[in-house]
Amino acid sequence: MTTSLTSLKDWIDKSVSQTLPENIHWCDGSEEEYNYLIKEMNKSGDLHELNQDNYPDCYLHRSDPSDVARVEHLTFICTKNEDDAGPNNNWMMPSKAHQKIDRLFDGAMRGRTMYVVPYCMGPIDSPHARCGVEITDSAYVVANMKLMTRMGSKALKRIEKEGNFVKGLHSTGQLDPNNRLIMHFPDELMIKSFGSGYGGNALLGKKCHALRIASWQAKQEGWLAEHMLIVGIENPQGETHYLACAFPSACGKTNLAMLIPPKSQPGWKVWTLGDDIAWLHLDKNGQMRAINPEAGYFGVVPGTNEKTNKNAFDMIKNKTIYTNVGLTKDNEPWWEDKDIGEPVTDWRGNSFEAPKGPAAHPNSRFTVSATNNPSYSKLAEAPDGVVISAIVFGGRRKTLAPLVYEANSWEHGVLIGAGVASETTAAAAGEVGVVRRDPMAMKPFCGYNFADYWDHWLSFSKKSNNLPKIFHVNWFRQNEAGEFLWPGFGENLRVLRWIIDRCENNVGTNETAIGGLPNSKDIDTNDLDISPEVLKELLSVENSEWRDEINSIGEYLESYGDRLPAALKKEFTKLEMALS
Ligand code: SAT
Ligand code: MN
Repeated sequence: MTTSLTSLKDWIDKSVSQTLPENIHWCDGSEEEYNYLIKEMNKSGDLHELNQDNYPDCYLHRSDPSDVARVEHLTFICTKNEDDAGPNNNWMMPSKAHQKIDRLFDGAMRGRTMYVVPYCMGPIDSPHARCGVEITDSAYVVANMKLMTRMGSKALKRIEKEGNFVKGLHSTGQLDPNNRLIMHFPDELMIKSFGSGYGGNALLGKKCHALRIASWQAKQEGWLAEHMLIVGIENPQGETHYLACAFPSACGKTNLAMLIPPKSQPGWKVWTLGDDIAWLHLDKNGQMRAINPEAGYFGVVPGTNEKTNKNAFDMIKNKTIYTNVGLTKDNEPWWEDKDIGEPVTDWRGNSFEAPKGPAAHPNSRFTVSATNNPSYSKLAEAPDGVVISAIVFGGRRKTLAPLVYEANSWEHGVLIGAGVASETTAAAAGEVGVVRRDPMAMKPFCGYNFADYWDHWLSFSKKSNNLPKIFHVNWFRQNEAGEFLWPGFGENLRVLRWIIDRCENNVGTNETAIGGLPNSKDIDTNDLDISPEVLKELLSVENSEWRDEINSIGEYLESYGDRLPAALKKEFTKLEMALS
């Protein structure tokens, strides 16, 4: 196979002469191809076949133990001007970055197969979808891309017709942490990733393309590329509202996107559009619409069980690639809080008899096609996407942030998004549980200066008076004994219902200095074991604590200097005054 598109052909030729692969495999995205790759990986030991009676077409991949999460400190945005990357990114001059990483690619695919992977982010016939080609020497990456994106011949056809695409060059190299780099060249629509085979570092369609490069393209073209799930909430009358919700990695986006309504909420249904990324654009009526650029899920495994997320639990029982989970004696995958079976082997492949840490890595993942999801919405394939009623920001906060509150305006909502903070998780290398600023849950993923990004967000209120309402939620508030105050999971529907009630103007708010909170009576607690005092605590705002918080937000915003948009400063001053 080859291509009629000269720019693609030239780039492949150049990459071949640089990396010197033994073979070239153009991926067509067929089932036969997928099955062939799986078979080869079973032979090579890249995959371990799981119990096929209970887990048909399921396999386990074990990463190199040094390569189990995104590496933010090795991820760079390479723009000509350092300020365009901003204080939120590691920056390197493009010429220097190319030089540094090209040295690693020289001869890197000797004796290996180079896979050419054309993919489309978004429904193949959507005007809002964007395409890319990933060159990789990892069959594991190809199999994941097959499950996660629209990959193969159809994507190639679209690329040949459009003539433009994002170029992604990837090699696992020797998986040496000292020779690991993830580099983005927004001006060239190019990504180069070396030395990691893991998730967001290696599946270049995901964070590298659909967030870092796409956020920069979206800024030029007037749309938004966001780290958001998209979920449809259908009421008993059959009307559906769509919400786009931004939470940092490993804060429950997949669970919320696949929520199962509890028995106390009869007639409500939940539809999944996406669990990680949303591309948002305004339609001609000024309504904000969302598509999910992905076609599958790369979700956190530990904690998934019949109670927390039955949809996901069932979804990953067939045609799933597991990465870094443990094994039972029956050769079934095992993870913490699976609630069934016992591990005999940990994620490194060691015996679990004298356990050193958990059996599954805390950032172990499943890769599965969205079509496996029982709650997958047909509208996930709609070329124009769905109309978004509300945007919801959130983070993992033990204290301070109430269960839910609403912004007074779009601009106030942008400030709330910019002020998001969350405890770090195992999704990225580094310390876990430290509160850090994670604006719009995009800290690791915004491909340009946050100050310009907030300015871009703010610009939408000039383009439309029909924008979604903005909210902030926190499912993770704890009492002094360290227990969660809110039950979470399916019960979060009660909070989403309040958000929808607000969108429909069915209920009022309790106005506080930070925004509109629910009146207790408007949160349905029927059948819930929660005392009025706890609900009150969940719905309280402690002005003195918030004064400390806004000092910290203020310091953070100041680090963006003169580039910080005046409208954001104005919102900040309003908040400061409301709290004084
Ligand atoms: O490794 S990924 O970036 O794909 C997962 C995540 O951190 O959200
Ligand atoms: Mn994510």
